[in-house]
Amino acid sequence: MTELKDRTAASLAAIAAANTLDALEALRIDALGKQGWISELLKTLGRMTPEERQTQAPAIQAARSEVADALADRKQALEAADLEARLATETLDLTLPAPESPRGSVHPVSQVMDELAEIFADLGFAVKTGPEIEDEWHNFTALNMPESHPARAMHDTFYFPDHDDQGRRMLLRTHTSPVQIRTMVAEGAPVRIIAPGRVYRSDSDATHTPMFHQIEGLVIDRGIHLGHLKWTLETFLKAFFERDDIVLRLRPSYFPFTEPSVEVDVGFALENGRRVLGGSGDAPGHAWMELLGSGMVNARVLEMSGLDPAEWQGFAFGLGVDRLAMLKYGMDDLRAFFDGDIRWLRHYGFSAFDQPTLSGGVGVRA
Ligand code: 2NL
Repeated sequence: MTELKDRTAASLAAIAAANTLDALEALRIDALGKQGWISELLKTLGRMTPEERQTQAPAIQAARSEVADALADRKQALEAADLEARLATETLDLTLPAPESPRGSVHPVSQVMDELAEIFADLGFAVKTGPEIEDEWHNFTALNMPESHPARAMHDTFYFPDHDDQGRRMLLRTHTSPVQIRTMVAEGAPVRIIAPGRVYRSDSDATHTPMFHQIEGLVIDRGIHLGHLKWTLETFLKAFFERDDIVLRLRPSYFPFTEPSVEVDVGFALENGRRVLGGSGDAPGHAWMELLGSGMVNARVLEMSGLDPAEWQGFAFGLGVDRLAMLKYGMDDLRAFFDGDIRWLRHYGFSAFDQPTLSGGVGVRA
């Protein structure tokens, strides 16, 4: 019994004197660890007679809790002292700049698509999308492009080896017009939509990439005429280039899906080697640049989409989004758009917070 009292007193004294958490842990193992002296004493209880156990157990249990309590108290005291010491010595400079987290940017093509959607939404157009893998009927036949049309040749169009379940050849769409065909077939008239998206042609040089972006517009209603087409394009281009002096020149042209067809030029001047739109192309120092194609929807296209051309008329237009971005934001090589060079994107990319709005100006200034 006195031996137990002595060992307990010795343990308690050592615990009170422990100056580090490591030393304290060593003392805990020495007393209460698997082979600690108190643990060994507790094991002896199991080998005693019930009478012996009754007389010895209380003292051993008491010693165990006394040592355990002392360990816990000392641990708390040492941890508190540790924290005090750290608070006294460590400093945190709250004036240092926070580490910068990497920020993404919006690709110029996405930015221009957003700007176009904003402008045309204001004119009452809905945005429509459709599949990039199309069948021949929606991409060519319904657009009045006969079997013999050169654009249908393998040379210009990416065909898939498989046909659909109606035996139509499948292909990567060469324009977004099939989206408009699908809209007329599914919803009928009137129609007022834009269809932006990726299109594919077997073409590759400094000014052509096999994938590029197009936006087409389609308006179908009663009594639609070329005047509506001209006003819409003029209003759109003035809003997009944020200039009131944009001048359009309409030239007769030919597309199988429009009749009459109209090529639209805009006047521009060269300023420091850059094309800046504005003014008549016939003014001194100015010239005309072809910007987009358009026309009145061919009656055969209306018929194939299930609309009666005697009741419904419409206009359509199409233009390249990539070229539009180059013109507005001053990039000179189309291929850089799709190289995936992060440095190019950092230079030309836009902040996700530059949301185009008509009131705030639809464009972004450098
Ligand atoms: C261009 C300009 C154009 C259209 C696209 C169109 C769509 C339907 C019906 C009639 Cl569903 N037209 N789109 C019209 C004129 C021009 O794109 O330079 N294309 C080769």
